[in-house]
Amino acid sequence: MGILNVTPDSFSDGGQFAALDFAISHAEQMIRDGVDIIDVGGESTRPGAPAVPLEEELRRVLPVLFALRDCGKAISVDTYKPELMREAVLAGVDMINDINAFRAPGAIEAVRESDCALCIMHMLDKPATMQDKPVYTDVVREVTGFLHERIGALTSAGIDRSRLWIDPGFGFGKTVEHNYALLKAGRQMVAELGVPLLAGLSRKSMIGAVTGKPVEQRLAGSLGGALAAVAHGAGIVRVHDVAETVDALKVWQAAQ
Ligand code: 9MG
Repeated sequence: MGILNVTPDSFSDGGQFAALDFAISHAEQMIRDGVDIIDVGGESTRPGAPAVPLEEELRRVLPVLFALRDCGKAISVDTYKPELMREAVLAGVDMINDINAFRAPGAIEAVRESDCALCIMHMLDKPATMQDKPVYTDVVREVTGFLHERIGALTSAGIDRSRLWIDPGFGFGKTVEHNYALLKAGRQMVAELGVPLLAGLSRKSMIGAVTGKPVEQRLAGSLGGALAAVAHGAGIVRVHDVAETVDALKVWQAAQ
């Protein structure tokens, strides 16, 4: 899964059309690089990032979805807003990636009648404050329990389990130790919950904490993280550097 951010900090400031052009050429490059799924997001989820009003998120994301819908690759939308979920479903997207695990009022109803895949991610608190001293007694048990509850909420609303993906939410209200405990518990979570695993570690602080590298020098560390996630049971890895990750995974697979 390649990350396609459509946020003002992700393109040089040339207005709305330049932003769309930039997003499309980035997506085309990811396709040439071997991406399977393009995850389009209009709001930054970095710790402390401000929330984006619905109208602005729709204005950023919808033109990209319409431009990419015949690109031949699966399209995912990274949003927690039910209104955008509804529009994305109408645009025919293949996955809704919700960092809020479909907890917003109306989120489950927005996706229930569609057949797209749904990624349920764990996040402690909300992006603005989630990294303020996260505390767990047993992080693996608590995150697994949360995902179990959300799977229950979705399936009891009539959503088929086969549509679901789980994600422990690396960096979303977790210390470095919490993140690595969750990474190592991937197969256990898949076995317990019976739902496949999506992992997003690319360029995150858990990579920087181990390598000592700033965000712009985390490519090699992120490749190590992607392979580790697959080794621990991930079926999808969400990454910035598609070409390099595809090569690393090809070699990994050849060696299996
Ligand atoms: C949007 N977003 C940012 N980080 C993410 C992660 O780790 N997983 C998922 N599913 N989405 C993410």
